[in-house]
Amino acid sequence: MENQKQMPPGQRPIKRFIYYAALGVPEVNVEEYRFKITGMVERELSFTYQELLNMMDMEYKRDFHCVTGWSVLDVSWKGINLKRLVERASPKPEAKWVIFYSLDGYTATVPLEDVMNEDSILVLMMNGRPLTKEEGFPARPFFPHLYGWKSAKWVTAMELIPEYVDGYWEERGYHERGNVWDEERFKGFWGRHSKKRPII
Ligand SMILES: Nc1nc2c(c(=O)[nH]1)N[C@H]1C(S)=C(S)[C@@H](COP(=O)(O)O)O[C@H]1N2
Ligand SMILES: [Mo]
Repeated sequence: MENQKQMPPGQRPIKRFIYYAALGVPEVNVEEYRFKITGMVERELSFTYQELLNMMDMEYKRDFHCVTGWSVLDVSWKGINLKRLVERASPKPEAKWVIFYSLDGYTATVPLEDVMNEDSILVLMMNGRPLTKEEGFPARPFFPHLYGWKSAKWVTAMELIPEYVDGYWEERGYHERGNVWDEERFKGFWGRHSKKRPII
């Protein structure tokens, strides 16, 4: 039993990641690449890839959970602690949500509270080497307690905003927050533990 860890409800472990690119794998020019923090902050920030590499301050092993039911266990992640990164920009008190934007046009929305979780990371390296093209090089955020669709590959910006807006999968019915332990897969009635059941 000692090798068995607790799995989130409805998930099963698989050996390798299944790569997704709903909008295709974009071309990345690492010289032109910037990662920006914008929106409701006192200081908007912009970083080159080299600057991001120099700021790496965090490495851990965590499981990855896709909402379709597969999980990859004990992945090694390395990058920048998102809480410390966002604090450099000084979020305004009105900021409540974050939209992540990717090079391919993909977006994902995450509550600022979850971005500021101690375990949230802007990933530059996986399993001891830089992200590959399929894995989202140069960077992707990762939230161990949220489903994988919140981990926007090829990420170029995060914008702090006051009100919730849909990202790519949220617009297609997936949950605003997406907590794996609460099984927040879908919005509204279909969210298993949703408190927002329609009155009919
Ligand atoms: N830009 C972009 N990011 C994305 C996706 C995508 O299609 N495009 N798919 C998401 C989903 S649903 C999951 S489960 C993970 C999968 O990560 P992987 O492709 O590295 O396995 O990436 C997420 N980030
Ligand atoms: Mo996913």
